[in-house]
Amino acid sequence: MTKVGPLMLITEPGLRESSSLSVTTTVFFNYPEGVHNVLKVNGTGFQECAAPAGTVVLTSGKDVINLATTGRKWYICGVSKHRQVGPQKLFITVMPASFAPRS
Ligand SMILES: [Cu+2]
Repeated sequence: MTKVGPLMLITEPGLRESSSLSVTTTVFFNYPEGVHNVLKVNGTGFQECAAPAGTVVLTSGKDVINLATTGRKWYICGVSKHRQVGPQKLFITVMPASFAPRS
C-alpha cells in the first residue's frame, strides 16, 4: 500500500505530485476527515483544478484506491483554494505489474 497524504504533503520528498506506480499498488489517501477530500478527474480537470458535476467525492479521510488498470489517473482535492496553496494534486502513471518502482 502506498500512503499519500495528507494531500498537502504530496510534494514532500518521496511523495511527488507526479508518480509512476505499479498497477498492483493500493494508494491510501490519508487526511483529516472534513478538511480535505479526493476527486478523481481527467487531465483537463487536473490542469484547471476543476471537476465536472457528478464527480464522485471521497471524503472518509482514509480513502483506499486500487489502481487496478494501467494508464494515467489524476486526483485533486476539491476543497476551495486548497489546490492553489497545496498543491494538492496527484498525477499517477499506472504501469504494468512488472514495473518496479525506483527506490
Ligand atoms: Cu485539501
